[in-house]
Amino acid sequence: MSKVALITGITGQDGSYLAEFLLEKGYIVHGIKRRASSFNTQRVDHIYQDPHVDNKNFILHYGDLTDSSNLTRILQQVKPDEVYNLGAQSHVAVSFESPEYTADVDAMGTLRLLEAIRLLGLEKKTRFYQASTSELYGLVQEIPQKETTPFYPRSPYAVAKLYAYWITVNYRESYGMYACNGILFNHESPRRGETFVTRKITRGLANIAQGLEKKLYMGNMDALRDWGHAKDYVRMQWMMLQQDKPEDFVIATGVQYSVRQFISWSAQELGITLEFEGEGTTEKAIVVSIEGENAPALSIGDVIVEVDERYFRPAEVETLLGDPAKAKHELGWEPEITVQEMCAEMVAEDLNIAKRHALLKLHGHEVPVSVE
Ligand code: NDP
Ligand code: GDR
Repeated sequence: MSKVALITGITGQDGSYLAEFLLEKGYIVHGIKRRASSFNTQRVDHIYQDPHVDNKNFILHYGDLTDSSNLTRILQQVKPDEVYNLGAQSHVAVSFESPEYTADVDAMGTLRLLEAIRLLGLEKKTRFYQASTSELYGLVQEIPQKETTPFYPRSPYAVAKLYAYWITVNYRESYGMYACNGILFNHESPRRGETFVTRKITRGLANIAQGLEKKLYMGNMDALRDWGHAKDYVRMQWMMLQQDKPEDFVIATGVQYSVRQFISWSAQELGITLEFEGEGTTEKAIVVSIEGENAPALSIGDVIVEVDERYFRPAEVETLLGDPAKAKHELGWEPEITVQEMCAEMVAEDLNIAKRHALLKLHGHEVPVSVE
């Protein structure tokens, strides 16, 4: 008998990789997608199955983490062996703009799911994974951060995720549920949302190189992050639900770099060498050399990166560095893709898109070049 999984947030970066991973393992995968005014399933379109054919193993349901009746109905219908709660308002900066909605989805949404599992009597059958986050460490109390490091959340997003973390622990301890938290550090991919910093950089620089945009406007380039590849991290999400007893794990690479470094790598992938000048809000990056054919729109001396205070956050998380020792020793997990390899993959994909758009523009067609 195939195992059955239910994924919230299936249309997101992690949801799409996890769905692929579970399908390859022979699971029947159900996912919850939100109603939107236009199609929002681009990341899973390649695994979509026509609902009119029999024996489907990939099934999408309309739903929302703010609606407990709908979550209960889907759980009752699907009776999953495993639930992966990946759905969230996941943007830290946006959580300062929409704090109440973020709390409703990220904190209360997790409670709604756990409570629905319990009310349906599925608490002994259904294993539960909660997408917890390194943002819980916020103003860091220890370097590197591990499972025992105290939390100090610094945004409405992180505070909501703190509630979700503890309610998951609480349902495990109160009702004997197999429920666990993956405390994941930043992970990226070509499927990363366009407004998170890595994708904003790879997409922005590829567009600039192809003449579709003039400048990349950044926030705090001193921020340090421990970046891994989403493909490596969803493998660990699954591993966490296959153990004898539920435990929480930090998932990270154990290496950190600055946002500025990620900009330099991305530029290098395009054949562009940048020099950074100035400090704080006057910092900028200037093109000092160009190699190869990927940046026909640029000249030496062009200023292509500037700071815009709009992207500073009311409270910043300056540095995050994870210690994945527990995941390595207890589960044998190690990341396989380095941050530099990931950066190269992201730039290559965004360059392909930018080249297609440049060609369309050349022939007088409209192209989507919206920037954050
Ligand atoms: P994304 O932002 O790419 O995906 C979020 C998903 O949640 C999307 O499918 C989105 O739907 C869905 N969603 C948003 N609001 C609701 C709602 N009200 N009801 C139901 N679904 C909703 O995030 P990632 O894939 O990057 O991250 C997955 C999870 O892991 C998130 O919970 C995130 O907070 C957490 N996390 C992510 C890390 C990272 O570095 N990527 C690190 C640590 C934790 P739609 O497509 O319609 O917007
Ligand atoms: P983060 O990711 O807030 O860590 O949350 P993001 O990529 O948005 O920011 C990382 C760091 O880069 C700095 N930064 C900028 N960020 C954005 N988005 N845009 C900019 O222009 C910019 N300039 C500098 C930020 O200030 C920050 O320090 C992500 C999300 O996926 C969360 O859901 C997840 O929980 C955490 O990672 C772990």
